[in-house]
Amino acid sequence: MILVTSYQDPDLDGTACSVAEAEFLVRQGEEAVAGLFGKLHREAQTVIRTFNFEWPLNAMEVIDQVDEIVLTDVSDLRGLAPQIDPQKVTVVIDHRKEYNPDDFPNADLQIELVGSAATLVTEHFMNEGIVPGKTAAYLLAGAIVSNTVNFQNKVTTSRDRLAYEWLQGQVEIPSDFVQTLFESKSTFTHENLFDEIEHDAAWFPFGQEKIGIAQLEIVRAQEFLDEFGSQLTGILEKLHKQQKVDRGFLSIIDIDRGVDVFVCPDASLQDVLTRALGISWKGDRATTSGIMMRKEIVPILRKIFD
Ligand SMILES: [Mn+2]
Repeated sequence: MILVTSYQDPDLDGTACSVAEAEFLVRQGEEAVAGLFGKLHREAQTVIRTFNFEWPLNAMEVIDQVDEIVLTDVSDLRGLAPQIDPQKVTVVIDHRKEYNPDDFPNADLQIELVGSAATLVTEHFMNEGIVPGKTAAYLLAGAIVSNTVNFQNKVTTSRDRLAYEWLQGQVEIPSDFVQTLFESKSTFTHENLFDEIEHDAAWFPFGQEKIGIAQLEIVRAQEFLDEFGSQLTGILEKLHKQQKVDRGFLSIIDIDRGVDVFVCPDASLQDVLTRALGISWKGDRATTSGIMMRKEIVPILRKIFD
């Protein structure tokens, strides 16, 4: 049996790709199942709840019966569930620049720099002329809109637009679909703030150092900063201690204004970010001139550190 999965605690892209690629394989006569490790990102949870879809299988229930693994929206070992045997990985479908081809010695890699891994999976259906079921189609459409920040960010390609349009032509997608998606990521409480930031936090090795980059993609970012701004430094400190990260920052993607607001308490890292992106700081905050996703920021930072 083939398990189609993603990294632990997958976001909407990883969830969508796993569910849809498993369906694609089954429709082609393979014995495949989508199974996910950990807790789904709340955006993925919201789409599933809003449209009353079936919850994807917990991968732990099937991992013992799996001969082959297809990885989606991930191409390195970091973040994978420890139960995944890299030797069993036969296919890797991802859209990130940073990966190590040696991590999965038996895998065919499809790594293409489009906005969303869901675009690559959608293209599998398009190329074979197979119409995905409603669940897969909605998840794929949601993932494309989410990853490209509604086709606004720089990683967006014409392939993402084409894939989304194709899905729209196959299944009826409600008119408030996009708004529902972004609203679902933008509601915080004082109780869940740390967990939500932690959930979207990643770190990257730069030489001997580990730099943390937490990311939120939200509407009404100014309201968020007014309500929670004073807590963010403390949250970052706690997070960095927990992740054994040397220093880091939070990038708040402001979907309404089409910019990022960085929160960075560390002055030396502020300097690095200024050199990398030409931004200027007011206290521990700076605003970019357009939306920059974490996966775009990392390679630029790398040039400064190297
Ligand atoms: Mn992705």
